[in-house]
Amino acid sequence: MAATHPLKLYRHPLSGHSHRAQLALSLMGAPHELIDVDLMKGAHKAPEFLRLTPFGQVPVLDDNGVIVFDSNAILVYLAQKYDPQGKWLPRDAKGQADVQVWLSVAAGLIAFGPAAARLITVFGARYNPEDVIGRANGLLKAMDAQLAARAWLVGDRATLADIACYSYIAAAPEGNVDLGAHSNVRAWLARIEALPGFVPMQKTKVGLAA
Ligand SMILES: N[C@@H](CCC(=O)N[C@@H](CS)C(=O)NCC(=O)O)C(=O)O
Repeated sequence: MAATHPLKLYRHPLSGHSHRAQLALSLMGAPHELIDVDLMKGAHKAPEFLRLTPFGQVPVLDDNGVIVFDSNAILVYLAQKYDPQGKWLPRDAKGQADVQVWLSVAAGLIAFGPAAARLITVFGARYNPEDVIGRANGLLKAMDAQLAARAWLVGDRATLADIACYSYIAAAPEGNVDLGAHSNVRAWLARIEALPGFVPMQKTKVGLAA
């Protein structure tokens, strides 16, 4: 089903979790508008925003009054509702399980690895750089091995797995995480960037990207 109205995405332009939701909307061709939430001013903890999500975090999707929060939940919602052919989320049990692996990676190793490393340089978060960069390097090694003989993380086409993992891997150098040794990962990033409808995340000149 095609969306007949613009979906609203509450987001922050430097948030990779927000970017993955924006990327999904754009790749699926769903009309949408971006509403910036001023995290620096605490707008995400204001009562009106907490009515949308009890966690007070971006992103949040508003689909004509249907509210969905959490980036991975938004990806699954969009694929279920606006991708009837199952291009982005396979409809078979094994395909769905294989995609879920990478949604879990996005919410786990990516969030506590490259995303956390970037929080240090972009937002001044007080994580231990050695811990989070070490975790990111381990993850990149595993992803590089997964992508050695395949173009996409799951199956033979881009899926939600690729969308969920893209934003914080692409931005990893901003957190002093070096992609140099991971040529399969870099080729995979370039394949995603060549997809019709791709939109980049706003860059910050910090870390190795300075
Ligand atoms: N599991 C959530 C995590 C979202 C998240 O961490 N959002 C950050 C911005 S990238 C946020 O809103 N941080 C503010 C806070 O936690 O107070 C998701 O996937 O959407």
